[in-house]
Amino acid sequence: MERRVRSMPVYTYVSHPSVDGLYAIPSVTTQEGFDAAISYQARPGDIFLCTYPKCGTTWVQNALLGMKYGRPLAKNEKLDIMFPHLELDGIDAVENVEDLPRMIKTHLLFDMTPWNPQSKYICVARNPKDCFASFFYHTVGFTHLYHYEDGKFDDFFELLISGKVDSGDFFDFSTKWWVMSKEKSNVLYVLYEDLKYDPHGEFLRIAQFLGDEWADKVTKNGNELLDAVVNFTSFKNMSQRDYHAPRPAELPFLRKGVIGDWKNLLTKSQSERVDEKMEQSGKKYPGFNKLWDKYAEDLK
Ligand code: PPS
Repeated sequence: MERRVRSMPVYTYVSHPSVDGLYAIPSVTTQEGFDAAISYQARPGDIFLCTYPKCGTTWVQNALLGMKYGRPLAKNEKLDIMFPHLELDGIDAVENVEDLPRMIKTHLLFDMTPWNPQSKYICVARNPKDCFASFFYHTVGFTHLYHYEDGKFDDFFELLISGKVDSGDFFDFSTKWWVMSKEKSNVLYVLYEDLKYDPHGEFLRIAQFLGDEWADKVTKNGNELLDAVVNFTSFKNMSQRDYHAPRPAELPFLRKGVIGDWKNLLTKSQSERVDEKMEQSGKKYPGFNKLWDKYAEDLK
C-alpha cells in the first residue's frame, strides 16, 4: 500500500484569549493539559527559560543546571525532569521539582507565560533564518510527534513565515519578549549568536542577572565553575548525549550548532521574505530588526 505523504505536521490546536484563531502545540498535549500548564502560579525565585523553539534552549538549560548543581548533568539524570517543559511535560512535572529554585522551560508567548515580578525570565533568541532551518529538521526528525518525515521545506517555510507552526509566530514571540526585557528588570534577553561567540561573557551575564550569589559561585577560584560550564556545554561535549530521543541517526538533536546554516536550505526568495518580516517588525518595534546586524557577515 502506498504511504500517504503529509502536507502538514500533526499538531494539537488550542485557543487562548491572547491569540486570534488557534495556537498550535505539539500533538502530545491537549487543551486541558495546556490550560492546566498555563495556570501554574509562578513563584518568587522561579527561573523561566523562555525560547522560541530551536533558539538554544537545551544549551542554556544545561548551563543553568550546571550553575545550580556545580556539575554537568549525570548520565542517569533526565533533563525533562530536572528542567521540565511547562506546556509539554505539564504542571505536575514542574510542581515535582523539589530542589529550588525551579527551572522551567517554555516556548509560550509572553502573554501566555505565568508571570510573577519576583520570578526571573531568561529569553534566548536566534536569527530567524537559522531558527527556521533548525525547526524544519526538528519537525521532520520527531516523527512520533509530528508524523512529518516526508515533509518538504518549501511547504514548511509557508507555515513558519505565517506563524502556523507549533509555538506560534517567531516574530510575535521574539519581539514581545524583547520589549519586555527592556521594560522589566526580571527579564533578560540573550542571543544564541552571542553565546556562540562569547559563552563565558554570556553565561556570566546570565549568572549576574540571577543574582550576586550566582555570580559569586561561578567566578569563585578564578572562574572555575564558569569555565567548567562553558566546557561541558560545548557543542562537542553536549553531543555525547542523546537529547530527546528517538530521532533518526542522520538527524541528531544537536545537529550542526552553527551560525548561517540557513544558506543550505532557504532559497533567495524565502530569505528575502524573512528580511521583509524583520523590516516590518522593526517598524513596529524599532531596533529589533538590528539585533543581528553585528553578525551580518556570518549570516550573509
Ligand atoms: S528545542 O527543541 O526548542 O528545545 O531546541 P533548542 O535546544 O532550542 O535548539 C536546538 C538547536 O540548538 C543547537 N544547540 C547548540 N548550538 C551550539 N552549541 C551548543 N552547545 C548547542 N546545543 C544545542 C542545536 O544543534 C540546534 O540547532 P541546529 O541549527 O539544528 O544545529
